[in-house]
Formats: sequence, structure tokens, C-alpha cells
Amino acid sequence: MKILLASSNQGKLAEFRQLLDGFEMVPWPTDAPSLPETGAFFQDNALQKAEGARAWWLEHGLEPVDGVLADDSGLCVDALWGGPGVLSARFAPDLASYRDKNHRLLAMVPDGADRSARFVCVLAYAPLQGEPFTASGTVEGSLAFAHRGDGGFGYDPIFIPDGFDQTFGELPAETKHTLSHRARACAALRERFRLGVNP
Ligand code: ITT
Repeated sequence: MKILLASSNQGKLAEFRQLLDGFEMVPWPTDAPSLPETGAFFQDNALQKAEGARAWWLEHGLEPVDGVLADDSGLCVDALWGGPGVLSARFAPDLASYRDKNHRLLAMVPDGADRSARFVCVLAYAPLQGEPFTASGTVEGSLAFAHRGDGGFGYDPIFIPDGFDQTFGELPAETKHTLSHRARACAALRERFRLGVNP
């Protein structure tokens, strides 16, 4: 089964290569348009990206694929009323590096506040013909007090999953892949495929 991965995020793509091994994966071409995400919820955006990518691929795609997979995800911090959440990719656009963005995010959390947070991932799969569907995953945890570790990507160095003392930036990728939001969403997606709901 051949899946087009409709994402320009290199961190996500590296994870999908491991989490979805066994599937043939086609990366979103670097010269393809970026996919709009204008919804208020992860699910809306994941479906918007998968359907947008499918429409583009049907017209411009270079090779046949069975379907298109998109991912909308983010970090939801309780002390920031769930933010940056669905706006995670657009948080602090004036800062270039995630080290600086993470520093700013941590500075926004008041001293003594509840540091609970979670990563959320919603995958949308659109078969080339037929109805798209979604699969989601969440990992609960808390915010570190500083950026720690250089592994992973994005907000990984400030997120400590429940049951661990280290951040996702410090834990080995193999550990992240046993419990992350994306790993759980991929497991749910595989289950949908196994049940034969689609394709
Ligand atoms: P695509 O839309 O092209 O897939 P994007 O980066 O714009 O790429 P999102 O809109 O879903 O994707 O933004 C998700 C952001 O949330 C992402 O840019 C990271 O900053 C963050 N994020 C999501 N999953 C993460 C993870 O596993 N570890 C660290 N940060 C993550």
C-alpha cells in the first residue's frame, strides 16, 4: 500500500518513516504548494490538509498512490488555556529557532501554575476515491522548567511525558515512539486499515 505523506514538517516525516514501517511512503514534493489549515480544531485541519493534498495530487501527482495522509498536531498547555494547541506551528513567528520559541512559551507560564500539558495528534487519511477518516492520539505530561535535550523536534525539549523525568528531547526516539501522540494515532490508523474500513 502506497501512501502520500502530505506534510512539509521534516520532524513528522522522520517519525512516520519509523511509525508506519511496512507502508510504502511518498513524501510531499518540496515544490508542491503548502497546504492551508484554517480550522479551529485539529480534526478540521487534518481533514483540510488531506483533502487539499488529494485534490492537488489527482491533478499533478507524478505516481499513483492509494491514499493521502495528513497530520495536524500540537502542544496544549493547561496554564495557557490549551494553547498554543492548534496554533502550535504558528506560535512566536518572530522567533526562528525552537529553542527561542520554547523559552518564550515557558516564560508565559506563571510561577506556581499547573504545568500539565499534552501533545495531540490527529491523522486524516483520504483514499484516492472515497470518504476520508481520522485517527487520533494523545500523550499526557507536564512542562519542564527549561529547554532540555536536543532530540526530536519542535516542543519535544520542554515536554516531560507522565511516568518519566526526562523530556522528549532527552529520551531516545524509540521511547517516544512507544507512547507519543503520533505513535498512538498511527496505531489507531493501522487498526482502521486492519479492520478493512479503508481502503
Ligand atoms: P504540516 O502541516 O506540513 O504537516 P506543520 O509543522 O505546519 O507541518 P502542524 O500545523 O500540525 O504541522 O503543526 C504542529 C506543530 O506542533 C509542529 O510544527 C510542532 O511545532 C508541534 N509538534 C507536533 N508534534 C510534535 C512532536 O511530536 N514533537 C514536538 N513538537 C510537535
